[in-house]
Amino acid sequence: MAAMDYSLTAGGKRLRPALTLGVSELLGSEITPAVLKAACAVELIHTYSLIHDDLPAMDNDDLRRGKPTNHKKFGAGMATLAGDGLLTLAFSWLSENELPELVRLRLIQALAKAAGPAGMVAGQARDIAGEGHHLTLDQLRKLHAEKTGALLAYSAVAGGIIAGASEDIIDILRAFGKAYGLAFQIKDDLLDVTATEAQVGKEVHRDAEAHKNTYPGLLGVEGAKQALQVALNDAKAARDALATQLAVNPVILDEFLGYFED
Ligand code: GRG
Repeated sequence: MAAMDYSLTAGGKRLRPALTLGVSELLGSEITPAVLKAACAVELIHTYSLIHDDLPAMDNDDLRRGKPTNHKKFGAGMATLAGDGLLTLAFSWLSENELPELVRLRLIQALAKAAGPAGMVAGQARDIAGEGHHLTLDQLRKLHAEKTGALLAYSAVAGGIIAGASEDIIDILRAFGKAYGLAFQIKDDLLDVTATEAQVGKEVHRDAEAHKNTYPGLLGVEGAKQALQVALNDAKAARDALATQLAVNPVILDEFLGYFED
C-alpha cells in the first residue's frame, strides 16, 4: 500500500530497530534475516504511531520527516488505514519468521504490551486528556514513560529476548530503555522550543500552541535540561551495570547515548 511505504521510507532514524539489533549483537546473537525481520517490527509500530499522531483529529501536523504528513499526501482516511496496516503487519513480522517459537511469543507479548493500552496508547490518551490541564511532574513523567519510553524500552529488551539473555540482563536493558526513552522525549520537548523546522523536519512550537504538557513548559528550558541530564545519568548507570554483568564494554549503548551530545 503506497501510503504505508511513503511514511516508512520517508527517512526516519530507525533508532528502535537499530537498538534491538545492537543489543542482540552485543549479547552474541548473529544478525540473520529472521532477526532482522523481528527487529524491524517495532519500526512499523513507531511509524504507525507517527501517522496517527499527525492526523487532523490528533495533532493535525503538516510536516513529518521533512515531508508532507501522510494525511496531507493521501487524505485522512487512507492515512488512518496506513497506520492500521503497519500496526497489524508488525505482528505478522514478529510471528512469521524463523526464530524459535518461544522467542516469537515473548516478542509479540512484549511489543503488544509496550504499544497498546498499557503503554504507548495509554500515554497518547493521557496526552490528549491533559491538553489545557496542568499536569504534575510525576504525571508528565508517567505520560512520557508510556508514550515514548515503552517502545524504546521494548526495543532494548527485544535484543535481550532474541539473544536468550537472562532475566537479570533483561531487567538492566529495560532500565536502560526506560531512561533513554525519557531522555529522548525531554530532548524532543526541548527541540520543539529551541530548534528550527529545517533541523527537525517537522513544525516547531506546536506543543505550546496546543497547550501540551511538556518538560520545558513545566520546568523551563534550564530545568528541562537538568531533567534530561538526570535521565541520561540513569541510562548511563544501566549501561555500567550491563558492562559489569557482561564483562565487556557495551560500546553500542555509548553510540546511542551519543545522540544527546550537541
Ligand atoms: C497514535 C497511539 C498513538 C501514539 C502516538 C509516539 C507518539 C504516540 C506520538 C509522537 C509524538 C512525538 C513527536 C513524540 C516525541 C518522541 C518521538 C516518538 C519522536 C519521534 O521519534 P524519532 O525521533 O522519529 O525516532 P524518526 O522520524 O527518526 O523515526
